[in-house]
Amino acid sequence: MSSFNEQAKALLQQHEALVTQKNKKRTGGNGTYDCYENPILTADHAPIFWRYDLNEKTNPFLMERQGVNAAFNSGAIYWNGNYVLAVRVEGVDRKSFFAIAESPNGIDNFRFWDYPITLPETDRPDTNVYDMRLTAHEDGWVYGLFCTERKDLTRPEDTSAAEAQCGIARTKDLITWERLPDLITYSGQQRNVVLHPEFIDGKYGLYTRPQDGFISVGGGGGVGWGLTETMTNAEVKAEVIVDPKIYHTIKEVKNGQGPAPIKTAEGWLHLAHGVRNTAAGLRYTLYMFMTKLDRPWVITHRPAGHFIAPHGAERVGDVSNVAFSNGWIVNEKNEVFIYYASSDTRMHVATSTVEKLIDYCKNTPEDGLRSAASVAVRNELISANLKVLKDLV
Ligand code: M1P
Repeated sequence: MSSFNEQAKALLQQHEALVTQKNKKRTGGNGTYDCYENPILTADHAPIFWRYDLNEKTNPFLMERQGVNAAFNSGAIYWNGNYVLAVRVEGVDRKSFFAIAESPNGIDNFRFWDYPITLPETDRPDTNVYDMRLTAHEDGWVYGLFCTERKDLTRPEDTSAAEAQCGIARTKDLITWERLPDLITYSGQQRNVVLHPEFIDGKYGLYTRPQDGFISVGGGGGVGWGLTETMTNAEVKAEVIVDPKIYHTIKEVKNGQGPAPIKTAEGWLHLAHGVRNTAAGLRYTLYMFMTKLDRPWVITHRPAGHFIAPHGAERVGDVSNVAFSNGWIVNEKNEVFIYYASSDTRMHVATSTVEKLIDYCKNTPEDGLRSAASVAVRNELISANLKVLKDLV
């Protein structure tokens, strides 16, 4: 039987090997982005000293005292040349919290900072916080907008009844966070609220997702848009739906803005998630669209269908069949690092470029909303290809 110290050392070594594992591009990409063999973050990436009591006197059996269940839905920011994620870490107690993980290259070697984010509470404490979107706003602050979940006090008898709203915090160093009052809107609940990085006529622009219930968006839904005069008492008085949910599409049941959009010379690139129902439950995939530079709420290009769907082992997890993204990074070389979570369990990266994503948005046909329309547009591709195919072989 090895000593306590030997066992602890072995744990630390295994963890170090996991964190420093190199990631490789998966072969056989689709031309739009590359995927990678390993997840970039899992529950096992949480530091050993977050989970184990490493004192032999108080933990003679070297038990994991505070397990971590998952590391997923992460906000992202390019920070001093490094790739930084505000990860949703979920303990085995089902409570999520935010923790910063940093990598020098964006595709592997993500390492958590020593402490999770200490997020101040408001007068109405959050039961759970999750899915932070980071926005480096032109006002000089980095904002973190996230979902704050609390018990729905109007239904005390229902122990699942919850209320989702948009919590807001801001920071200059990603270490100390100032909590601001929650966003006020005139919709029942809110999730997937994202701050636009630039002022719009001197106001702050917010992508919203109004919903009637906690899970079901009901009569609400769609990606909404609204303005607030200030972030210190944020209030959206008028909310308009700019990207609605649509029957028989990948966003039939609900959808939501992913991270803050990326500014390009040709318009804003957006990443979002769409949800449809199936006999096996909800299926979440990612899709893209582009909006006007001067009016980021006006859509100019809507490629049909999903952009990223859960693939292979990504399809299984705590909430299976889910791809979800609330973070991406563009670096000085216009390379784009798309951070997505699979099945509410782990984090992955896909890489592309601004140029490729614009091409994808501009040249992927829109959804014709009928099988016949899909066949017609595919036939155009086939006949054009049949003319050039003979020169290729
Ligand atoms: O379980 C899938 C996702 O469900 C919610 O997203 P939405 O509000 O669009 O349904 C969120 O709880 C999200 O965290 C989760 O990944």
